[in-house]
Amino acid sequence: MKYTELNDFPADFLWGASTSAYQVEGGWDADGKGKSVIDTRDHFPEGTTDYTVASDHYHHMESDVELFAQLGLKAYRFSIAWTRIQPDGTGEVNRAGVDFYHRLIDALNSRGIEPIVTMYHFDLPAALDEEGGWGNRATADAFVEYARILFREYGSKVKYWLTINEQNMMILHGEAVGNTGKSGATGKKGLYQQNHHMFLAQARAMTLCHEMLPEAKIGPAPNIVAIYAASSAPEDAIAADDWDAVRNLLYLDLAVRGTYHPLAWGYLVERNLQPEIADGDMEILAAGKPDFIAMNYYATQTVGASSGDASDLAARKGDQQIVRGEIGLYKAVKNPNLQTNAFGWEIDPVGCRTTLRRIWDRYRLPLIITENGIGAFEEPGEDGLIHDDYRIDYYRRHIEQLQLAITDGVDVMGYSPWSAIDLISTHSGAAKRYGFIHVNRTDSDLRDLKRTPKDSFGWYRKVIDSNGADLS
Ligand code: BGP
Repeated sequence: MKYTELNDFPADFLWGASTSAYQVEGGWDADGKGKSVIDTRDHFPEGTTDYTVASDHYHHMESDVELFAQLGLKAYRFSIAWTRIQPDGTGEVNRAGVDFYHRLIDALNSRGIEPIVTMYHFDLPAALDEEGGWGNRATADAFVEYARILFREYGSKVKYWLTINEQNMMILHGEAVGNTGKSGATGKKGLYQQNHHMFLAQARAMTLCHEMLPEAKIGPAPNIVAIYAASSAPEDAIAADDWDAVRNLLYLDLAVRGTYHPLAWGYLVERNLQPEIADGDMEILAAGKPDFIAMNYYATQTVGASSGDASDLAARKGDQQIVRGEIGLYKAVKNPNLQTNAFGWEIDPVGCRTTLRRIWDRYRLPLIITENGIGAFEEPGEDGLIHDDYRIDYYRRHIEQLQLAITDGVDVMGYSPWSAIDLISTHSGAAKRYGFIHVNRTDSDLRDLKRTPKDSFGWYRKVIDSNGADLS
């Protein structure tokens, strides 16, 4: 629908920016931190750095937060490294690690920046991984114990909590996000058992949060994108619905309704991938209720009917955004209406509106975008600055669509793009940059790690100052 007038962004809209611990912090073994699966990972794409230093935010925290304040952020979404809090993932608490996040949260609050805390962003403690990781039900118990520590320590200072970042990508693209494969069987059946245990952990953490912190709000943070049918052929519509169920709705229905989405469950049974569900599990899942849905949105996906043979599979590697197809389920199709970024990810601002509308329509819970952004190769020009007009253009077009979604009646409570500052990409090392702030390092050379605002920094500041009214 086209409107003659658009609704304003709500006065308390959370204009944010995001990072995750392992991608930004460095200090991988500082002050008693234990190893996570990211630290024990031994496969990195050729030529890319590991995460030992990252952007060294651990040692630049105060000045980074000062820059975030200059950026005008109303919110900052970051993750807590479980292994700083509990080096072995269970038992002993590491006071120095706990204190680091106290200092970070205090620094944010003192500048009026709302902390949005992701409890777990891909970096499972290696000690738990050794014991079978998410394949082991005990990891769900460990997560709840860890959640209790976080709520006790930070509950009086943090209102917004995110449980697990992109659980759907950990299941669908575990390789890409650093799973070591030690967490139980790597076969799909094992992965769906891990998935089930993560849902139990999440539901129990949500219930615990509401018990311990009645004022706090908690929600899941999957990667959600609208799925388009490749054509008006009815069979393509079926394939789009099927993939939507397996990629998106499986994760949202369990988080919100505590039930397995019927199409997704049918898919699991048909392929003999269904997890074992113990007595009482469905009650635990039903009891855990989110207050909002956080979602990471990068681009829609387009799919067609399966041919039922290997021709369903595209000759490319899949990742969070690039679909390959799955024999008997759907065929991945390139959307001829969309351009791609330098890394082959499609760019679809209108799809952001579509995604928000669909999720609001289905769940009627407030929504917040906790990731959205454009990865790019960037080197400072002769003036020493990054002129990232493509990033400004990307954000402008997405924020326009957010406002349209709000005018459509969707309750969007915030927008927290990826990323606040340059950090190490999940796939492509230091060369794939997302930040409003440039960090002077490369994959092979740590240089001086100096921070320099990019052009998008001043632009986003203006957007925030005008509460989304000035996108020029
Ligand atoms: C999401 C992850 C982030 C981040 C982002 C960009 O899936 O939650 O951690 O990495 O994708 O992905 P990449 O770094 O692979 O470009």
